[in-house]
Formats: sequence, C-alpha cells, structure tokens
Amino acid sequence: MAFVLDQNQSLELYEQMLTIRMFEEKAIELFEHNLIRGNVHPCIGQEAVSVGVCSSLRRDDYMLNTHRGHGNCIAKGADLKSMMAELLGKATGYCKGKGGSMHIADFEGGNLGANGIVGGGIPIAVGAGISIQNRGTDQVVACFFGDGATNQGTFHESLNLAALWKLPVIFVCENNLYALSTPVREAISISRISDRAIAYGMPGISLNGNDIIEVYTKTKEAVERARAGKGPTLLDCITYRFFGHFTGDPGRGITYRSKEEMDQWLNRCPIKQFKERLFQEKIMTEEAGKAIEANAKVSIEKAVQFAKESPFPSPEEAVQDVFFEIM
Ligand SMILES: Cc1ncc(C[n+]2csc(CCOP(=O)(O)OP(=O)(O)O)c2C)c(N)n1
Repeated sequence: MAFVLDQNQSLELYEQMLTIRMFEEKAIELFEHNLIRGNVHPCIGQEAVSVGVCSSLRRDDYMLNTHRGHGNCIAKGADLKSMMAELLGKATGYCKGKGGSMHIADFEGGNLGANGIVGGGIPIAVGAGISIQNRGTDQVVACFFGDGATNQGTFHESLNLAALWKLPVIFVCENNLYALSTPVREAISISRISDRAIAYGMPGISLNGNDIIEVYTKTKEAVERARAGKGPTLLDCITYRFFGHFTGDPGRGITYRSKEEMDQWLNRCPIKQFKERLFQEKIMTEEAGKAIEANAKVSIEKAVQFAKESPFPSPEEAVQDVFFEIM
C-alpha cells in the first residue's frame, strides 16, 4: 500500500507500536513476578491494528475496548503511568486500581472502557453512536472486538441497528484467527468476516491487519464516511497474537497452534515490517530508530516506577464508585 504519511506522522506511529510492545513485555514480566493479579491478555503482534485505527481518530472520538486492550488504550492516548498503576491495582490507576488489566476506562481520552464479556462492548458502541447523533456532533466511535465476538448475538443486533440508523460507528474486528483455542475456520462458515456486513447493508472490508498503512488508510475512509453521516463500516483486520490467549496459556498457544504457523506470523511482525520500510524509504535513520526505542524504554520504566511507588486503594474504596451519582 502506498505511503500516505509524512515523516513525523510515520515516526509517531512507529513509536506508538513499539511502546505498546514494550509496555506489554513489561506487563508480562510483572505478572510473572506476582505484581499483577488476575491475568494479562497480550496483544503483542496486533499493534498495527491498535495504532492504525486510533491514529485515524480525534481525541474526542470514542473507543470501546476488549479484554486484549492495552494497545488500544495506549494508541488512544492513555497515560502510561495511570495505565501501569491500574494493572498493578494501585489507587493512582485509571480506575483507582479496581479495574485492573481488563477494565481500563479513560473518559477524557474518549476511552469508554473495556469489557470482559465477549461482544459486550458492541451494543455500548451503538449507544454511544446514538448519543452522538442526538447531540448532533461529528464525533465517531471505534468499536474493537475479536473474531470470536462476531458469533455473539450482540454483534448481529448491533450491526443491524447501526446500519439502519446510520450511526457513526466503525466496527473493528481484531481478527487474530483464534477465539481462545478455537480457530476461526472451525467457528465461522464463511472465509471473510467482512462479508457479514452485506447482510446489514454496510461496507465491509477485510484487510492486512499487520500493515499499519493499510489499517490507517482504510480506517480513515470509514471515519470520513461516519463523520459525514453515511453510517457504519465493518473492518476485518487480519492479524495474529504472538502470545497465548493469556499469560496462563502454555507455550504461547502451542497446544492448539503449529510451530510453523506461529513462525510464519512472527516473520510478518507489524513492527519489524514497518521499521524495514521506514529504513528503505529513508524516513528513519538507524540513529533515529535507536533514539525512539530508548525513549519508549524510559517512558515505560517511569510508568513502572510510578506504579510500584503508588499506594493500594483503601479497603473502604471497595464500596465506592459502585453506583453513578447524578448531581
Ligand atoms: C460471553 C462470553 N463468553 C465466553 C467468555 C470466555 N472468553 C473470554 S475471551 C474468549 C475468546 C474471545 O475470542 P475473540 O473474541 O476472538 O477475542 P481474542 O481473545 O481472540 O482477542 C472467551 C471465549 C467470555 N468472557 N464472555
């Protein structure tokens, strides 16, 4: 796909993808040292989808996330310190340490939160779309979900309403080819998830989710369509998670995926491919690449330090923020 970004934008996208990768590598390490409770669902390998989609959005646009959502939060502009603190269950985290890895919300940055219920965020995105339409703004909603979620009833009901009412929603399937240990080919009888869009009367596009430029370009078109009041689009971003379903998955998912398949996808790493392209097209020098890497490393180290030094919430906090208080 032809290059459509200027030098600064390109380097910015590269840095974001790298930051997501390094943030998650650190999160896995902290989990292994028992500093993160619950679980971590890494999106390593899927960074081009997060960054390609979110870089096409404005800060006041909305985003609905999933259990595998650290990358999407970072790409939507989350503060790394508040995120890491949330992962460690600290009071300074985005949800005061009560949400953890799977439930990070940042209303100011347009992140309406993640959902541990597969497909649970999709109808909420439709609700946000109705709110935008009622308020008459030109915001849009990006709604992330996995291939497994497209078999939930919520997906079908939501796409139908969104198309019918021409809501400004971009439905983004992070199609990493597996729902837990179930391969998509054993769960869906059609080969392209984007074909499901036809049934509801909206455009559907399957694309290379490991090519950041392709994700960015196709999302941009969908965003323009939504902002112009022409309704939703379904993007099927085909990608792969390099790790297992979660940190407890043995051998990064080797019990249900072949080594050959995993190696093939490692070769198609979105960050490696983009980096090579930036070198080839002389957009990034060797030196600039190293500086970006060092920068990302420092930001993550600062976030870890902040999170470690922050206090846990007090026990009384457990019963606070349960109900929303209307002034
Ligand atoms: C309604 C519901 N059913 C089952 C689960 C258990 N579960 C958690 S993640 C997951 C797989 C989801 O797969 P997919 O939507 O493809 O997303 P991915 O994990 O691949 O990113 C399942 C079955 C759940 N959380 N919610």
